[in-house]
Amino acid sequence: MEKNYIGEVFSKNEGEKVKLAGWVHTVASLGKLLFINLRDSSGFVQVVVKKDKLDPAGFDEIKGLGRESSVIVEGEVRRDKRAPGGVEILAQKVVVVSASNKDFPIRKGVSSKVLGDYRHLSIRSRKFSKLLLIRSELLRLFREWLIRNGFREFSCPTLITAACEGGATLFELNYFGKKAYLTQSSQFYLEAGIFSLEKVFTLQPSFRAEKSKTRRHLTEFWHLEVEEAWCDLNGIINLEEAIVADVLRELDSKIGHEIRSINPNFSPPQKPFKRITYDEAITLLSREGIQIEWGSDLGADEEKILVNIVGGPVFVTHFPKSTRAFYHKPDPQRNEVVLSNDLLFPKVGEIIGGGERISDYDVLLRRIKEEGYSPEDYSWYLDLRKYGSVPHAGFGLGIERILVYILDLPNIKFAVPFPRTISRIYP
Ligand code: NSS
Repeated sequence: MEKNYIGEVFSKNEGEKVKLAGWVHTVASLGKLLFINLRDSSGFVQVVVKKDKLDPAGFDEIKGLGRESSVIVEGEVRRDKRAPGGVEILAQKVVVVSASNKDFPIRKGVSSKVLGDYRHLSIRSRKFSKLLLIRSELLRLFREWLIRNGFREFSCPTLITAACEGGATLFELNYFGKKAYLTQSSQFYLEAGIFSLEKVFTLQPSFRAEKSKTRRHLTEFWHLEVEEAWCDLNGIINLEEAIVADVLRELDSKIGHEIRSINPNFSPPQKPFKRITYDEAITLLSREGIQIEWGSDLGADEEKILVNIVGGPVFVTHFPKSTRAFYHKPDPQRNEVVLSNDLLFPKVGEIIGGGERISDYDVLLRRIKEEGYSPEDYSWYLDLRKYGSVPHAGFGLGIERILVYILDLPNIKFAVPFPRTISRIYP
C-alpha cells in the first residue's frame, strides 16, 4: 500500500496531504475533538479528529477504539507547537481496519513475567521497537563489513551429529532413530568452507543446553562466526578488533541517538583494544585479591573485574589447554596453552571466543582422544587435515551479548525478540 511513515511527517510542510497506516496507542476525547496517539514502525504522531469532519457513527467508533486497533488515516499536516514533536495530523478520513479487543494485556506496571508471557505483543512497545531496530541494523552492518572485506556467507546445518563445544550442553534429538543434536557452533562446517571459499562467515542460531540461569546465557543465541584460511592467532585477533570497532562506530554514526535513548552512556570503543595473556590476567586478578588456580577458566565475575582493571575491552589469549575445546592449536612454544583468545567487554564479559585451529592430522587425532571423544564421530572433520590442510583461524561472536553491552541491558533476554532460556520456550 502506498503510504507515508509517521517518521516522515515531521519534516513536511503545513497543509501537505499524508496517508498514514498504523495502530492506535490511545484515544482521548475533548468535546467535539478526538486525539489519537497513532503508532507505526517509525514512531508516534498525534492525529486530531473533528466531529464535523466525520459522520457521527464514525466519530463514536473511533472514540471507542481499544489500544492497538489498526487504522488508516488520511489528512493534512499541521504545525502546532502544542503537539508532541510540533506536528499533528488533521484527519479528513479514518478507516478502521481492525478494532482491537479491549483486553490488551500490556499495561503500565505489569510484571516482567506478563511481559514475557505476552512477548508477541510486548515487542510493539516504543522501547522494544527501538531495540529491535538497533539489532537489525547491527546484523546488517556485520554482514556488510564482512562482505566488504572479502568474506562469503556460508550456510551451515543446524542438525548435527557431534559436539563442537563439549557434550554437556548439547540438545539431543531423535533423528529417525539415530542420535542427533542441535548445533552449538557452526565452526567445523566453516572450517570445511575455507577450502572452498577461503574467507567465510555465517550468522545463524547456535544452541546450548545451559543449565545455569544467568543474565548472559540463552539456550538459543545468534552466532556470528567467521573462519579464514592462511590465518594465525594474531591475524584473527586483528580481524576481531577491526570488525567490532568499525561496526560499533558505524552503528553509532547511523543510529547513535536511538542507542542513547536506551543507554545514554553509549560511546563506541576505540581501537586498539588491550591484549593480555591468561597468565597476565590471573596476575592482575590476584593483585585484586582474586585467586585463580592456573588451569581454571575465568568466570563472568572475573571477566568483569578484568575489564574494569584494564579500563575497557580486552583480549585474553593463550588459555590453558584444559579450559578450551580440543580443536584449539597448542602453542608450539608452550604445549600446555593454546592459541586461543576471548574478547571481554564491559558490562557483559566475553563477547567473542576464537583462535587458531589445529591443522595437523596427528595432533588433532591425539587431542580428540585425550578429551575422550571417539575419532569416528569426527572423521569428516579429521579429513580436512588429510587433503591440503592449511593454517587457519576463526571466531564466534554472540549477537545478544554485544547488544547487552551496547544497550546496557539488565538481562540478555531483552536482546532478542523471542528469548529461549532454561525457563522459557513460549511464546
Ligand atoms: O563457545 S564460544 O566461546 N566459542 C565457540 O562456540 C566457537 N566454536 C566459535 C568459533 O570459533 N566459530 O562461543 C562464542 C560466543 C561467546 O563468546 C558468546 O558471546 C556467545 O558465543 N555465547 C553465548 N551467547 C548467549 N548465550 C549462550 N549460552 C552463549 N554461549 C556462547
